[in-house]
Amino acid sequence: MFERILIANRGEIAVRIIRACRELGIRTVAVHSTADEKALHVQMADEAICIGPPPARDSYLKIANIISAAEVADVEAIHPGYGFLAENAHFAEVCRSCNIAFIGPTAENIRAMGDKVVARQTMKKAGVPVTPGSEGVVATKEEALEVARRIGFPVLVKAAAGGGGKGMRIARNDVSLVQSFMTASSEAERAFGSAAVYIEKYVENARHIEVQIIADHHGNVAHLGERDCSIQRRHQKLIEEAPSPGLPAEVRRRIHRTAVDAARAVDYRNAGTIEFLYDVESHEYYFMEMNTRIQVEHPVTEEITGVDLVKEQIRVAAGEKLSFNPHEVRFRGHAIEFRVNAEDPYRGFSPSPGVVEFVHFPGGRSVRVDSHVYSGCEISPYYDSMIAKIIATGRNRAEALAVLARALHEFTLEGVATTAPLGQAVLADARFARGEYTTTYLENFMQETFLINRP
Ligand code: MV4
Repeated sequence: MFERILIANRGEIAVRIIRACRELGIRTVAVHSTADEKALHVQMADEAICIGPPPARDSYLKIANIISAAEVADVEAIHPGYGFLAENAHFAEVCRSCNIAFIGPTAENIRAMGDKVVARQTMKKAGVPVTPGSEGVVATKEEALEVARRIGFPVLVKAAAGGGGKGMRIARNDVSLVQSFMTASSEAERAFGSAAVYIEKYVENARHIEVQIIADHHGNVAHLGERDCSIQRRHQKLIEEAPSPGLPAEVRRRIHRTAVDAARAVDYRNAGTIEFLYDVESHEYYFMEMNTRIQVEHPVTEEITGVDLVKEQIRVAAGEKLSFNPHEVRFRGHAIEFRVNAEDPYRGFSPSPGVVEFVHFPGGRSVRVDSHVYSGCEISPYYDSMIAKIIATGRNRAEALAVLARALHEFTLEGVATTAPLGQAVLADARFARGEYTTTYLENFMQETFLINRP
């Protein structure tokens, strides 16, 4: 096992990784920008190294600075967390060439799944269902129209180098398709440096269901069940839960099997998530993309399986076998996570950086809080606005929802606006309580209920 690990991240995920390391008896090295000198991850780690000024491109994204810190601190491994360099194949390669273990998949895994067109083709070849769509990149508007005629409207234009819905456009007719094709390409060019786009049939009334995978270097691939991440706004998730409500048992078994097959098809290593779109009318599911990192919402999976995903990631990267038998994973009860962002949901989710004058996190039975925020800390405008994840568990969904509602009621934060009121409103909604929601639920709920009933 490693003796010393560097955490190339900040915020709650850096704290989460440091906690796992301490339980494993591994010494931790934090890195931080000058804006994060007083950050919790810096205080919690055994050592901390400043790697640059506040903008992420000059600090948390600066590979040379992070590798220098790793060399100076003499670590054996780097955990990238999520975001920043987590899905940067070049960074994984640099780590390998410096003899530092990258706690994540191989550079080849990251590269293969990073190009969404290649990922789609790879999965299709492996027998994984994908949405009807273009064979590969669509180069011209004429070709886009041809694909749409073949598969039928509505269609989605997606960026090949994208992911997470960035640079995605819906088109319902020829005119809007030409428009979408142009805007999606130029957006993709600006955001990812590649204008390449592809086309998929737009599946309406779908749920975003993702399956957690972890694979070691000894041929073991385990799935840890699915999460439902359909409650999102502009591709920012608000609530995630496990298991997915209302998924027929037979579909659930198949989607888990498919995810394991998909991971095996690409010789996947370490933790990863396969995203599917589940059509609630036809009960068909389709591969969307694979995320080659630990995800924000991993705690709901941990809560229903008892597996510590970050510890497993570290064990796998150190060459150990999974600590459990993939065939003996038991799923127990229900877990639901609410993301608290320092954003004002009444003002278009505008970021609300500033000083947290006071914070009190909920506690008690069945509540877990993953956060880096403390009374008096500063929420920096430079980074992600997520300030806490509140995770509730129960023997069933109704219990977990009641615990989460109680936890959000207890949660107190003064100084900056947060998304907590929106969470309370969703939990009070009868349709959400019935588990009858799809990917369009949150935007509709905002317009039809939340914003017109504002206090
Ligand atoms: C889709 C889709 C419907 N049909 N693809 C969003 C995140 C990224 N991984 C892909 N996403 C979607 N892809 C097809 N062919 C629906 C989503 C989607 C979504 C779309 C509109 C509004 C909210 C959404 C939430 C989750 C997923």
